[in-house]
Amino acid sequence: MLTNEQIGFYRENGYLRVEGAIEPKPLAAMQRVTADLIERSRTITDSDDTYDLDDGHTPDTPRLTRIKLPHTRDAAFSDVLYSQRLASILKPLLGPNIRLHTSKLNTKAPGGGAAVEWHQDWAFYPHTNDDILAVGIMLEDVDEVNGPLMVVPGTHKNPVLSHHRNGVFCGAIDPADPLFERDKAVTITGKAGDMSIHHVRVLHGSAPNLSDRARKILFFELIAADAWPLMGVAGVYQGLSAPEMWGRMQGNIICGEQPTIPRLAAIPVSMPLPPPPDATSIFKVQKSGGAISAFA
Ligand SMILES: O=C(O)CCC(=O)C(=O)O
Repeated sequence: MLTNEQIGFYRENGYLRVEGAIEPKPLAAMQRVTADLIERSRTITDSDDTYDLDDGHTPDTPRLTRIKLPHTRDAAFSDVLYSQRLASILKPLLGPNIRLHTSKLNTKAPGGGAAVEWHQDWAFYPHTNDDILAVGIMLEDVDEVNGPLMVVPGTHKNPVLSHHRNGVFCGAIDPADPLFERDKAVTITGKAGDMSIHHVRVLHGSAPNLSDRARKILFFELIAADAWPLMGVAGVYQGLSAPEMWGRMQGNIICGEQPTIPRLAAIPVSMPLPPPPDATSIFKVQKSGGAISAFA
């Protein structure tokens, strides 16, 4: 489904926007389920296994930063994850064997929904190679004011910047890092059903939602299956025995199979250690790790 030009653009820039990636029917199903999940969050008073609450969340005004693991909550999401259509977009970028790392639905609430500080996903979950990306499915229109994803093109080929502060992993770069060229950042806007793709090493972040509309993007983090995890601060495999880990890896294959031989690449790696006090989501990592905000 991708043209050679799109594939070349992704390889060069470390990101891509795919218009109309999701068809109207599955899009409408995901929108309905998302509205329902947000509705059900009204009675929740603390972040839990399903919801990450934003400041100011009340029964009258639900404000979420995230719905966790949406593909495990409703078939509307898993149907898209396991679709031929998604696989045909990903295979030219990741090869025939593809594994899901994790999924998340970032739901920036209207009127200030939390920023995501600048970071490289690679700093959170280094693997034996970096054929790893995140797709971001826009469930509503995303424009300049409702907190769009921003990326710095080409940084997937650059060094991995420090994501530590005061000796602790804080999940964000220092905005004053001389290697951070913020003036080169581009914004990925689009219509509901469009999709962004960003490489695991590309620098990205997003500003608070300053509009009166929610910004809802469903992220699937996807991995060439011969990339084996070295570490993960949020612990997709944390605490699992070897058989459990193998079972989860196989269970997360979305196409092809899970090889037992990792492919090793000579690429920069830094471990997300020591961990911050709360590593339950990127929002908590950045807040509890004391990340300096680029958006304050
Ligand atoms: O929701 C966003 O704007 C960015 C999310 C992101 O980069 C992440 O969760 O790693």
